Amino acid sequence: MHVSRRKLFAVVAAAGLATSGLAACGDGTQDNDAGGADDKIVLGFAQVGAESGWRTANTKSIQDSARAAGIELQFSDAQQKQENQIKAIRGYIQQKVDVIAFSPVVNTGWDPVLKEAKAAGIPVILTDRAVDSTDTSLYVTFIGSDFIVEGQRAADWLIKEYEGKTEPVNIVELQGSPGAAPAIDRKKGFGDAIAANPNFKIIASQTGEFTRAKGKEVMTAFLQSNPDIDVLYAHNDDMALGAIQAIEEAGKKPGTDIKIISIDGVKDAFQAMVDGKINVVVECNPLLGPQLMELVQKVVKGETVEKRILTEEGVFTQDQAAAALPSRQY
Ligand code: GZL
Repeated sequence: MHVSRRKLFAVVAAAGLATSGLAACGDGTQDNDAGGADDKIVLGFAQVGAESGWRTANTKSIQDSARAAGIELQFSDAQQKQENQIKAIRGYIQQKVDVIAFSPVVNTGWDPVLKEAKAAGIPVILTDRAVDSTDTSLYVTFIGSDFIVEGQRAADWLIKEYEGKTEPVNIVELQGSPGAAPAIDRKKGFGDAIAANPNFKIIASQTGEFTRAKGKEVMTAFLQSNPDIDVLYAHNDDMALGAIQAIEEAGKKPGTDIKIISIDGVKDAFQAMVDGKINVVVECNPLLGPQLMELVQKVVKGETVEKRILTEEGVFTQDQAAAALPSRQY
């Protein structure tokens, strides 16, 4: 297998051997790697899709950061289909990129292609979402949020909002895409946190696929079959914003007749809080680009990196929205 000078350098550097001689003894043949001009690092990124404002901001952060870091980015959009992501990753392996990074659309079924990347000597970085592989040697690190904590933070607001009250609280839940780590864990974090209070009842729960359109469609159906909904828990802002349209078309006031808890923190959700239509937003930071490029450079140099890198994020309520909105970056 052709080993480029970059890769040889990384192996030697990791072994702590002198490298100047080695670099000088390159055989002078042209690297037949992914065409990184004059030894530029080449990163292959397989993105989930463009399903939400969060995802669009995540993509922009990665593209802008690669440009700023002088890293050549090969980018693919899988349109929320795992087979497309796997195909893209196989393409990066054939191109012999220096590093592969991706946001797994679902958390299962990745071992075969990750084993192919490992066999090709190409390090893999997980961003945003995790995989269920038990073999953690298949990826160098996972940088992203803790979705269980996000679900717990959503529940914390609800518990405070209804503290001391005894009437039953009917909750409907718009779940993210089936099988996606954020959908699984936001559901678990929220459900486990409210279980102690029997007044909290999730009377309907269905996927809105993280999109506005599907969120509106499912909320419309919820409203038709449940006349007394008190709270909507949406796994992301796009579904909450779609649901707001459905609630208003049903003649009800979002944020008042039906309280809304959402996750992500896109600008439109902050505006909806300013308008009194969303009550609380649990932040999920999509701006992973700068940290990802730092990780890529470290990995190529053969430096060790943390196995799990957690993104910092907060919780914003209606009273904080107006002040925070001008500085929101996505
Ligand atoms: C969360 C991310 C989720 C967002 C959605 O890290 O994977 O996917 O919450 C996006 O908006 O579609």
